[in-house]
Amino acid sequence: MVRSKEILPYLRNTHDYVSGDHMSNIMGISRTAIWKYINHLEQLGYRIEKLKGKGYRLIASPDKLYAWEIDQYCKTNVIGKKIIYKDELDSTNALAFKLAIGGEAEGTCIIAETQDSGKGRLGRKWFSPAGKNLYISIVLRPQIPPSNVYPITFLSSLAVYDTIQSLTKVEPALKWPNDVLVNGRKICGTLLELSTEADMIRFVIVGIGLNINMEENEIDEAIKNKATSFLMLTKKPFERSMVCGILLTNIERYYSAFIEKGPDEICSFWEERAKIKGKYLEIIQMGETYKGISEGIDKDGGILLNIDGKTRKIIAGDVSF
Ligand code: BT5
Repeated sequence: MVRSKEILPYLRNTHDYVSGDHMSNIMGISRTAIWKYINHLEQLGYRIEKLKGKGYRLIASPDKLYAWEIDQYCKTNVIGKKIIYKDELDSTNALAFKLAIGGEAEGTCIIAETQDSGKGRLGRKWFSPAGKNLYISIVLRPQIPPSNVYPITFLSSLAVYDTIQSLTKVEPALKWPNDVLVNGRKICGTLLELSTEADMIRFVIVGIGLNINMEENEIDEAIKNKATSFLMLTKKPFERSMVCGILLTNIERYYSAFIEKGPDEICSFWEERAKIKGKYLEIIQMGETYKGISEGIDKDGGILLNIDGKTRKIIAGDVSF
């Protein structure tokens, strides 16, 4: 039934009825096949009006992250050209990692409507209510040394930043190393997982959790008052496939710049947007708290902290301003 999605453009291009005859002629298939595809689309959640003698009319599309829905908004050459969609997964990163070991190509995305073991960094959990947000993992195969890989987190956050700003008109904040916040609440997090070989990267999985239509009363108790979403910011729901398509387009733009020019530009751009230089920060790294004035970001993604006149680089941790 893969072809059922091929009749969608005919239905989408008009508000009028499209006859089964017309579609069967253009597609070179029988009217019975068209009828079967229409039924399949209905099973997928599309609302289609059928009128004898006139044909079919698309009334509404479901709010699902189907590949062909995202494709309408995705202006990319590599990222998102193949999307694997699942109703439910333990973690999109876990499946992406497994597929990448098996040779899955650069750019493939795994999307799930919900995750029952969504992963954050350092063994933390990502709260993933069904049908509300975006949980996506992208397979990348950059030909770079492992020491240059971390800025991929920054380019992911920058792409999210642009997506939020263009769609909601609010200005997000970037928090080292991987958070995107609005009004002090987290709206997105990125988790990088990589497989390396000698001095080269085999693949990187970029996992992004972006809150879109989650409502205040649906937020897990553990992150109440700490999380936000597009809907909570603007009081209106967003078409998730559109948000996803725009995000992937932004990611490919930054990723191409990263591959062509190396990590420096992405790091400086992130540093500028995060307004991090000269800020007093407290960073917790493996149970230890470091306090100092930020001197900016190193090109391996570490943060440079001036502690009592001495510069110290912190590689992994969590910032509290
Ligand atoms: C992250 O970790 O922010 C990375 C999150 C990545 C999630 C995506 S979803 C698709 C892909 N597949 C996966 O399995 N994972 C990735 P970290 O910086 O450790 O932040 C985790 C913390 O954020 C948690 O301990 C909570 O405090 C908070 N949190 C959890 N779920 C949240 C949500 N939906 N919105 C906002 N904050 C949340």
